[in-house]
Amino acid sequence: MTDIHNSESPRTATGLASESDLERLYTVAKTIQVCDARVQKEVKSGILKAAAYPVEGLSGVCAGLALALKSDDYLVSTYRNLGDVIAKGVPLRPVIAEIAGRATGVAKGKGGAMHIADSAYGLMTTTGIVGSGLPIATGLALSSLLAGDGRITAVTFGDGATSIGAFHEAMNLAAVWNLPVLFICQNNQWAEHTPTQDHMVITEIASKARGYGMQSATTDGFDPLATLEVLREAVDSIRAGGGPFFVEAVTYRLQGHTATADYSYMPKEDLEAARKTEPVGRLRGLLESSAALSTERLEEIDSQVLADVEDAFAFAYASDYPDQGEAYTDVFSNKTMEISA
Ligand SMILES: Cc1ncc(C[n+]2csc(CCOP(=O)(O)OP(=O)(O)O)c2C)c(N)n1
Ligand SMILES: [Mg+2]
Repeated sequence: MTDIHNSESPRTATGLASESDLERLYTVAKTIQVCDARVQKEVKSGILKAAAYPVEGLSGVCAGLALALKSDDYLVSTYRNLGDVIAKGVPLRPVIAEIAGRATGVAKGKGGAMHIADSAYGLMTTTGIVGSGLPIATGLALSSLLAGDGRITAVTFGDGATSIGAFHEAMNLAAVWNLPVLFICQNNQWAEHTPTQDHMVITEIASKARGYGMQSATTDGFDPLATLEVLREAVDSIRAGGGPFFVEAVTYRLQGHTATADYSYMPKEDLEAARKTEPVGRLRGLLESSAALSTERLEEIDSQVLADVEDAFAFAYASDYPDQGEAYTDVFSNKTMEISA
């Protein structure tokens, strides 16, 4: 595997971010970690019947994105979406309710874990079709360019998605039309059972962007501060009219493709090495050792996060499932489908 996590990043100086940034970065990353762990635990035990893909290891990339984007910027995500959803500021209660298929969910319980979206927070769609988010993001960015609204559109996708046709079509068009898109490859080094080297001969995925004349950067996605800095530079460049920007965040998938999938094919030594550099623990260690945030403050944040996650699950499980009649509403954007007997 790519050993980007084994060398200490030169960009970890906490002086690069303000105290409130650091607090927010940690809070978002911790929330993603705790929420994901609870979702996966309940999926494994059968309490939660949902296709909710684990995001362990992505919390640093997602937290960086939370700080780099403005609240009205757009985001398009994938089935592995919980970190992105939390990063975009969608409240936990309707998110967990959606994963649990309850009527109080963001899509009234009709979308489920793979289709969480809430346009009020700029979370435009999440999709289970690998690579399909990129053309959607490119279209959203075109609409912003035509409207002159100053928004940028970010889109997240995996390493596997970069070997799909739609990826290349969207990247090319975004570059040709100089669209305000931030392409973020969450490179966890696996596409289901396939390691990256089995579906591409290059080792630096960001080099694909250069083939389209697009600016790009690679960051250690297990280093939240370094990733925040890279994402902010990319966003600044896009807002200044520099056109699309591609960021490859190198992470590692810390478990199987799904919560319940066998992952005995993943080399144990790679997994063990990657787990030692997991982003939340790494950020916490850095904040404590540099005295950027006190241990007491970090513990307060941890307690609040636990309480918020507990509250969201209690809210979800106390909510009703949608009525059967709801199956025929919200099918089209501005119409109610009428079914005749
Ligand atoms: C077009 C398409 N082909 C295949 C699949 C089945 N599939 C689901 S996830 C996945 C792996 C994608 O890997 P990657 O893009 O690296 O994302 P990751 O799951 O690692 O986050 C595949 C092949 C799919 N959902 N869509
Ligand atoms: Mg992957």
